[in-house]
Amino acid sequence: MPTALVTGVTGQDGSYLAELLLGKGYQVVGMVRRSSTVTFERIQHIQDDLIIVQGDLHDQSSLVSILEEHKPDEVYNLAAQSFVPTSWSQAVLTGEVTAMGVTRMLEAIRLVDPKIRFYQASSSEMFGKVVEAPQRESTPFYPRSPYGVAKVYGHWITVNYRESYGLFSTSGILFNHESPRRGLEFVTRKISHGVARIKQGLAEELRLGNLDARRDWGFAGDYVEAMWLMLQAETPGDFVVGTGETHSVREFCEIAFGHVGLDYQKYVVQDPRFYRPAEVDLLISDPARARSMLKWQPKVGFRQLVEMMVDADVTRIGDTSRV
Ligand code: NAP
Ligand code: G4F
Repeated sequence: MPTALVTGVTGQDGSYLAELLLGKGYQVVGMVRRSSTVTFERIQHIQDDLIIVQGDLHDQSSLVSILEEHKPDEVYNLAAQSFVPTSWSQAVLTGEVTAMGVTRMLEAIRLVDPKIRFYQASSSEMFGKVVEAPQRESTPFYPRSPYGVAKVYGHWITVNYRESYGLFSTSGILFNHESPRRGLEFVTRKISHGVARIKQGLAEELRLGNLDARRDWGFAGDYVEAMWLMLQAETPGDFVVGTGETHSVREFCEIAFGHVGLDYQKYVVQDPRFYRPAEVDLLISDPARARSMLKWQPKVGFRQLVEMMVDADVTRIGDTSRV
């Protein structure tokens, strides 16, 4: 039975990845950071099947101890400060976790067992002010936020440990992926949750920022499969993962409100508070390499994703208001 360590197991992707790995017969070690309240909402349903260990990407010796004790074959480094706006208000912390945290884990692997296969959760935010469209593995980076800058560091240190020490360290450059488990502050979930609240009469408007930003949005459940496939490949590398389609925040609103019979124009209010100091206007992937080398392709389309998220929030809010 192979063993996998998943950092960020309490996050959106961590929960889907842990489910996938358990289904494949892995022993799954989930790293969580110490907190005064429990943050296990997304993994409650599989908690008993996981080995939960305490560790923090700030703390090198906790990473070394976990690797020594649990001897994983694969490490998926999903932990990060992942919310772009927070990276301006907490730029140093974002660099410590999202950038230096990667080096701490790679160093721990190099010292404890260099045969461990390593996955780094890189991001399409690295393309930022894009220099070509669509974006592929060879597209130069131009990050537009402290988060994007930190991810560029995490990407290159992953490449560097592959080239310097021969580690099996792979960088998955994933475009935006969403689900009913997405954090409430990200725009897709903010919209699906807002739609559900308005539909239930609990809110009258939804305040958003830039409606013209375009993203390549896919379903998180599909993307964790690509992560696993990357670590089963013969050689490590860099892989762009996305749908190859792009849609605006406005289109997302149109479908989400339309799905419950509402017109978004009557409810969405543009609020300068949600504009960013520097915006990423357009992201669209060219996932040809993942398609040909990993035989990966997404199963859930854009409209299906939007409707799945709205339906989940309508049900959730309906259940809460009946209690
Ligand atoms: P998420 O829901 O925000 O989850 C982040 C996880 O990191 C949480 O489990 C969080 O723990 C943990 N964490 C934060 N700081 C930590 C620290 N210092 N030490 C240990 N754990 C820490 O993010 P996600 O959407 O699942 O994304 C997973 C990864 O993929 C992230 O690295 C993200 O940057 C990257 N990524 C995401 C997307 C996307 O569209 N979702 C696209 C490209 C790349 P708590 O629960 O305790 O907060
Ligand atoms: O949902 P978002 O906050 O995601 P963003 O910034 O694209 O980052 C996400 O995807 C990255 C991959 O490209 C990940 F690496 C990262 O960890 C994260 O998961 O914002 C999407 C777009 C932005 O252009 C933003 O300006 O939506 C626009 N937007 C408009 N109104 C808003 C809002 N974003 C948020 N969060 N809230 C708004 O009210």
